[in-house]
Amino acid sequence: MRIRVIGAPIDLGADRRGVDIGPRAIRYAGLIDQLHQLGHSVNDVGDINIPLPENQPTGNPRLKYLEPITKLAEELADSVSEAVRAQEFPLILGGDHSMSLGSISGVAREHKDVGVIWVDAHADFNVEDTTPSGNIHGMILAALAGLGDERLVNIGGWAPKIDKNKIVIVGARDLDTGEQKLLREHNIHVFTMSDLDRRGISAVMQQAIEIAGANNGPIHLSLDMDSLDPHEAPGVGTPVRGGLSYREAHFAMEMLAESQRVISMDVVEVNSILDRENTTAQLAVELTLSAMGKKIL
Ligand code: HAR
Ligand code: MN
Ligand code: MN
Ligand code: MN
Repeated sequence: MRIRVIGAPIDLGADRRGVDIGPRAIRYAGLIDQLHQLGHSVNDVGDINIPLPENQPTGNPRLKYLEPITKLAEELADSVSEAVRAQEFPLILGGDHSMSLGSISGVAREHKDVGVIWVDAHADFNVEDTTPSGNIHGMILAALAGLGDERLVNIGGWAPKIDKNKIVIVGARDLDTGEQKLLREHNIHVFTMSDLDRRGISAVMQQAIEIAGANNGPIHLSLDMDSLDPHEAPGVGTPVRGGLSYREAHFAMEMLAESQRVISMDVVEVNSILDRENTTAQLAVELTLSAMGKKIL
C-alpha cells in the first residue's frame, strides 16, 4: 500500500499544551521506518501549518478558537482528499482530536458512504449547549454527524459528513450528561468499557466493523490514544482510568486490518509534555503498525 502521512499538530481544540508536539514524537518513535519494514511505501508530506494560540483570539468561550479551527479543517480536508485521489492511504497524525473534522471531511468528500470507528475514552459528541469546557475537540464527532454550530458542521460546504447509523464509538467511559442525552436521542452506536467487559473486544469489534462498514462500505478509523488505559498511555491530555489494555487495543487494530475495510486513519491526542520517555508515541506507532497489517506470525 502507498501511505500518505500528514501531520496536523493542532492544539487549539484542547486546553492542554503539548499535544502540538504529537506528530513529531510519533515520527521520532520510528513510524516511517517501521511502515517501510512492513512493506508499505510512504509519502510523508510533513505538517500543516498551525497558528499559535497566543496569536489567536479565543472567541466565544463555549466554542474556543472556532475560527482558526474551521480554517485548518478546510485546509486539512483538501490535503486529505488530494491523498485519496492520488490513491494513497491517508494517515493523519495529531494533534488534538479537533483535527479529525478536517481529516474525515476530506475522506468523506471522496467516499460519501464512509463509516467511522471512533476509538476513544470520550464520545466527542458535545455541542455548544452541552460542552462543559468549550473545547472543540469534544464536539467533533457531533459536528461530523451534522450537529452543533453550523460553521463546524458545514466544513467544505456540505453536511452531514457521516451517516449517524455508520458511526461507532468504542471504549467510551467518560461522557457528559448533555452528551449522553444527545447520543441516545440520535441512536449513536456506543460500545462502552462495560460492553467490552461483558462481551470481549473480539465480539465488539466484529459488530463495530459490520455497523461502520455496512453494505461493504469503507471505514475511517479515528484512534484517540486516551482510549487506552493511562498505565499504557500516560501522555494524553485527558486520561481516564479503566481503559483498553495493551492487548485489547492491539487486537482491535489487528481485526480492523484483517477486515480490509479501513481506508484512512487518524492517530490523535499524544501529548509529549505529559508523556514518559515517549511511551505513548511509541505505543501509537505500534498500534498504527497493527492497523496497517503487522501480524505476530
Ligand atoms: N467531554 C469533555 C469536553 O467536552 C472532554 C472531552 C474531550 N477530551 C478528549 N477528547 N480528549 O476525546 O470537554
Ligand atoms: Mn477524542
Ligand atoms: Mn478522548
Ligand atoms: Mn443503527
